[in-house]
Amino acid sequence: MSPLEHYGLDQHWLTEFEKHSQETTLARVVRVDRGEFDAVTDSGIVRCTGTGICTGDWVTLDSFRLVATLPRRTSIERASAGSTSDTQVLGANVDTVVVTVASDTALDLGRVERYITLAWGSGAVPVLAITKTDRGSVAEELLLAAAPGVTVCSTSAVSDGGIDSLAAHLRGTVALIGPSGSGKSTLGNALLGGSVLATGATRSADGKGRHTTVHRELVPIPSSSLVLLDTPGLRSVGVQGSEDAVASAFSDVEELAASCRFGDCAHEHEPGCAVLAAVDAGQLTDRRLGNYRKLLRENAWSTSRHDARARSEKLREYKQISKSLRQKYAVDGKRR
Ligand SMILES: Nc1nc2c(ncn2[C@@H]2O[C@H](COP(=O)(O)OP(=O)(O)OP(=O)(O)O)[C@@H](O)[C@H]2O)c(=O)[nH]1
Ligand SMILES: [Zn+2]
Repeated sequence: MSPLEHYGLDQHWLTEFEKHSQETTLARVVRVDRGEFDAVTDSGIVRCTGTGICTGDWVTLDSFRLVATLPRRTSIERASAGSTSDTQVLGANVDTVVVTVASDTALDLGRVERYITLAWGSGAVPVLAITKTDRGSVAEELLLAAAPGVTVCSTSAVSDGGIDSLAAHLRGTVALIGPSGSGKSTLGNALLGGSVLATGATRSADGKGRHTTVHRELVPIPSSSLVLLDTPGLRSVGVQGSEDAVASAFSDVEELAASCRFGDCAHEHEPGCAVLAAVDAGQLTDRRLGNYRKLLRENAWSTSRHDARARSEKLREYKQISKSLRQKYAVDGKRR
């Protein structure tokens, strides 16, 4: 296998690359620093310059410089905390998102639902991994109810339990997301089979080895077609931009809602509401319905915030254009 194939090269990217200049080199971003990044090419890992890319991106290079970023197939995006409407891309072109849930801490189903929404929103397929099962337990039924349609695997990196069956549910580029301390890196290392990553990147200038770690990096899993993307623990996970993601994460609620008497039922107090009936019947928890509403509201809010910024940018652009037009015609007017 060529280096790029170890990093997930498939026909899709070859086809995309054909649209670009043959003078450029196809590469995949494995690690991003400020203004610089490591990328794997068919001749190994090289240090490059360029911005606006994210770990997992497929790019074209010219002499260690970024030329173009190929359109992302998927991207894990979260709304950043605070007053800006910026989004942060945590990983690009991910196929499977593993959400880690530690069994040595209190189970927070609302947080699990939030991560699962983020995962569905990326376009990748989520898988839930219960970690540290040698230290405690999490009722799988609770997770299955909080994440309908998502595969749940129990794992322990210490006893090596469940790692193989988790691996069987993974495909392509795999990102690990979850709260800090939930065992992402440890699980990543278990999937890597304890392989030691000594020297990875070489500096383009002198070809000397640099020490690389697994963290925030794209690493191929030996003797598999999988590529691992470890992400740092997240303090906040804002969802945004995708009502569909909430709908996917709460497919049970959406399914119930289809039977509500009114098409625009808000499931608050409407007569004939199938969602509220399910809560009354004990089929849906108040907590889950509450979180569904909360994520929908949050999603709508950050989306409108994003739209507002887009509108004001458009307005600024328009003012700029009309100003330069006025200047142009003022000049032309004087010439006449
Ligand atoms: N007993 C036991 N401990 C584990 C297991 N997996 C992880 N741990 C421990 O849990 C702690 C956190 O694990 P990490 O893998 O660093 O967690 P993380 O999610 O990568 O954390 P961040 O890098 O902060 O996001 C460490 O002390 C690990 O040794 C496990 O399967 N069993
Ligand atoms: Zn309803």
